[in-house]
Amino acid sequence: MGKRMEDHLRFATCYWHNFAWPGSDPFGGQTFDRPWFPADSMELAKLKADVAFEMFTLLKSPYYCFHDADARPEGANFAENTKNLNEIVDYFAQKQEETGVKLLWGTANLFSQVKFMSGASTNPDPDVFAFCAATIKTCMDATHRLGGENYVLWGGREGYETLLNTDLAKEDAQMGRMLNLVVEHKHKIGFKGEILVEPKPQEPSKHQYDYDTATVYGFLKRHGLENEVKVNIEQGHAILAGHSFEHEIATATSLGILGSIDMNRNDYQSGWDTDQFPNNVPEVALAYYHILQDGGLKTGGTNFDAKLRRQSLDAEDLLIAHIGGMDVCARGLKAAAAMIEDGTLPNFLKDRYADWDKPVNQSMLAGNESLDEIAARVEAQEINPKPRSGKQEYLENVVNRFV
Ligand code: GLO
Ligand code: NI
Ligand code: NI
Ligand code: NI
Repeated sequence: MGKRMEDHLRFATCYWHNFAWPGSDPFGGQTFDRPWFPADSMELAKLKADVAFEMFTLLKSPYYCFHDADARPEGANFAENTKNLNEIVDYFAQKQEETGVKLLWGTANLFSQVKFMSGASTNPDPDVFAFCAATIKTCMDATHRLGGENYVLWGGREGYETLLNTDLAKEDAQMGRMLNLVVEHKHKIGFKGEILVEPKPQEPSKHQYDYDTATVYGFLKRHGLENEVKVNIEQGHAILAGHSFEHEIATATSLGILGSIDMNRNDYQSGWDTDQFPNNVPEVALAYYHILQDGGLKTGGTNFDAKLRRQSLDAEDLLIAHIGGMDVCARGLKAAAAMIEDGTLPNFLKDRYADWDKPVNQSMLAGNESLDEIAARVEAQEINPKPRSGKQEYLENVVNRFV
């Protein structure tokens, strides 16, 4: 693989599930007595940052990720939010300096506040669009100031509850305009990182516009952004979309838009995003296999967008959960590297694709024939398809030889 293992993993610890989530779900409140939140004063927000950076250091996590609202006290208005964000960002900068922990990506929480209940950039109220734009600007500036390597947009409320009061074309145009503004701002401030959209099919919206990688790619093409924006793929979101983690990653690499991954685990029974820590080595191995084939993660990393079970009452579990998750990723990555080093898989591609190594003009078809011409050659039996062996059973189990 050339590089060291950790250079491929680029682990990040997320701020929100560890330091801003009290163990609540739609049917019950806090289960976990963590003394450092809520951070409703600047003093507590800084205390929370102390604990967070101590945890990143204990875990030897080279990166972290955060939303504005996880980190700063909520202000009474936009100006107060910005002031609070800038103050905590100064503190983060100092903490990064002291610990060497870096920012993988920053993002804006555009889903918790009541004002976003009917969407953020897709909200029918132009004032909400403007509030959303202004908030993204401050979060991009904060990410840039902290040397963040990417900026993420997850459109949790960018979707609909019912189509009967929804204008799909209008909402698509609004979302496209917002993403264009983001890209314009990126270039204006000289942010060198990647802008990443995180697809998810539903929750909290009944239907989310950034459904999956292919849908996001169509959206980027429509708005002329396919060379400017990439994706952040989350395992749990892939499962909710009816795909696998591997499918979403391979789709992104085939389109040239894989940016980063949110590592977690939904198992195949889950109807919502359960954000478990990864525990399935073959699944993770297949994910890294496609990542390594793509040349590895560049600005992206492996962000644990994962939380403790509600029943976990012990703060020590935060460490144990991450260590277990890191082990699963390391084993998955090793298996993926072994699959590549073994070298037999490319032969299966060659077996499956006729004229795999030949340029188009030497194969049966030159690539510019009409349907009439092709049909004539097939009719003359000059072209005659023969069944080819695909060795599916071997391939479907191949990962198990390496984990
Ligand atoms: C929710 C998402 C969310 C995003 C975060 C960053 O399901 O996974 O946690 O990753 O808002 O954009
Ligand atoms: Ni996520
Ligand atoms: Ni998620
Ligand atoms: Ni999450």
